[in-house]
Amino acid sequence: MGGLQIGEKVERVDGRKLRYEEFVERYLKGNRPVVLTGLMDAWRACSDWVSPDGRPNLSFFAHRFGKSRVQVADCCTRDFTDQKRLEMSVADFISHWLGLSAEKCAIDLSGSEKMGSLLYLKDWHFVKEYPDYVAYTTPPFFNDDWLNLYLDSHYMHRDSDIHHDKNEINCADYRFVYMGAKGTWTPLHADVFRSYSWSANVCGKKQWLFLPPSQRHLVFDRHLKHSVYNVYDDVSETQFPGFKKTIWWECIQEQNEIIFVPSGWYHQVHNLEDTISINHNWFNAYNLSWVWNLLVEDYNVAKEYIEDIRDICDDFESICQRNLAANTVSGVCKGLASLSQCQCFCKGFCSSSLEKAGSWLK
Ligand SMILES: O=C(O)CCC(=O)C(=O)O
Ligand SMILES: [Fe+2]
Repeated sequence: MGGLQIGEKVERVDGRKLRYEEFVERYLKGNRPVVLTGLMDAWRACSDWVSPDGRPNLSFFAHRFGKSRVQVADCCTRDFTDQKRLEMSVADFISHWLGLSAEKCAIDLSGSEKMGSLLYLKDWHFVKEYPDYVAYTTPPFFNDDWLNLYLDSHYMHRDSDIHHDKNEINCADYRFVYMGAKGTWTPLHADVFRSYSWSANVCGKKQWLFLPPSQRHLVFDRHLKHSVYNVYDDVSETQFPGFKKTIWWECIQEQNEIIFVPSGWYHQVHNLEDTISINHNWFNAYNLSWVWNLLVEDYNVAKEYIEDIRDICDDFESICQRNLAANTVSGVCKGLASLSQCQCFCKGFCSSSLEKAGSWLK
């Protein structure tokens, strides 16, 4: 596949034999990816969501959760830095998936190219929506999670301009289910807020390509504004002069394996089979500096952007905060449904963390 240089393979460790202290030392503090095995045996998701033949049990989803409204990415259509997103019911998503399989078989037999869209259900807040259906328990390695802890206990306003009790909703979280047919994929990115993520394959197989943060500059254009979208594209050397020098880490993640994604590592992910996965974004003391640095960087960009109108602004600082909220979160926002939710979340999160962290980082 392509002309990518693969330098290293991601380590694989039996999670049942790994002590928490070792995990912290080697992977959280070391900020290195790892695949953990043996941690999903008791998960309800691994029996309910998987058919006896090992493939996704789509009819179970359609019957049990068919009415849920979810975000779906059209993997064939780019929309700026991401794939085009649609909203639909789980039932409609599954009909599309089943239709696609039938169509693909017919097309494969005739030997012609596959047409149409390839849909990937992403960022489904499954735990939030079905708290009583305990699909899995978060492995202890990932439990020190300040992001979801914060969001579970905070409320925000639906409409940022109306501050009224009834206008409040519980914050969305960063706990997701992903489902997609073979061929669905996620473009190159680093995670929201430069958080860590972990991702568990309930069924199927994923290919992960990772780029260590020390090589991050190589996937950016000369103005350090845009990064490469798809590493398998014919990436323009004029636009991305460093790209040819990149050396990637690769991992094929099998069913029942959990991958730990460190902070600030760019990654691109391909479903090599029909796949269902569960993933969380999270941060804690070991990667808070990544989150903090990104916020400060983005704050400075937001400020710089409106510096020339500073004199005519009544409240320059609050406009900066609003722009920071809109830019840092909405562009990469996986957890929040609208810009006003993003702003409310970010106002709370940014100002409290900037204040608290600011005082001890000084
Ligand atoms: O599974 C995918 O398609 C993407 C997952 C991802 O980017 C992550 O867990 O950080
Ligand atoms: Fe990611």
